[in-house]
Amino acid sequence: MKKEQLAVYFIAGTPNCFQPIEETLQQAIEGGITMFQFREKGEKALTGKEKKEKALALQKICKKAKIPFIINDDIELAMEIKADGVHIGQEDEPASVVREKLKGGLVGVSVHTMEEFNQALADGADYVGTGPVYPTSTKTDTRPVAGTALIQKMRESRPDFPIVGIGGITLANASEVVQAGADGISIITAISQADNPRQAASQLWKAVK
Ligand code: TZP
Ligand code: MG
Repeated sequence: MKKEQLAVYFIAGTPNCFQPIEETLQQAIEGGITMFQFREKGEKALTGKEKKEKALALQKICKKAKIPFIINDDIELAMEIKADGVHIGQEDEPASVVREKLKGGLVGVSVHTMEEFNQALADGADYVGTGPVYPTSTKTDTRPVAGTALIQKMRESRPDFPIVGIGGITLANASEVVQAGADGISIITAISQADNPRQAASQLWKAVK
């Protein structure tokens, strides 16, 4: 993958958005996001047919904008609709297995320690997401807040591997995540619940470029 695609990596599911998610995504794209992950989780999350239909609608928007469309966790759905990739956690199947299933799709892995980082690399991950860099209320079952030190360590150990930070990232701290060595920022609420998602995405893009 091109590391530039991680610059402003927007993640959302329907429960994260104040407006219809299609609208939020479209605005975020106009603001300059470089990649999108459909993460349909939590209270009132869509399932089954409704989830698949939403995924197809969002995939279409991403295709038109020529940005990668990634699905969180749901490997079956990603295969079924030929998403550009999946993002998996430590509780999911190893990246090596997912990579086989997806045949050419991107595989992103959430990592929280150097051991998990090295394992993801050995398993053939295309990029890693690491965090929470800062406190977040979006995901309640997170590991402890890591700050930017872990990103720095990963970058020192692998100067060229695609790394994106996640968790509590806003306009106020986005640039320090990239300064620590990340190729970009993964964001949920700072875009999905902004008064103006287009402007929020555009400001974040300027902060990390
Ligand atoms: N994984 C670690 S923190 C987090 C995820 C999915 C939530 C990030 O959301 P926000 O709103 O950008 O803090
Ligand atoms: Mg997961």
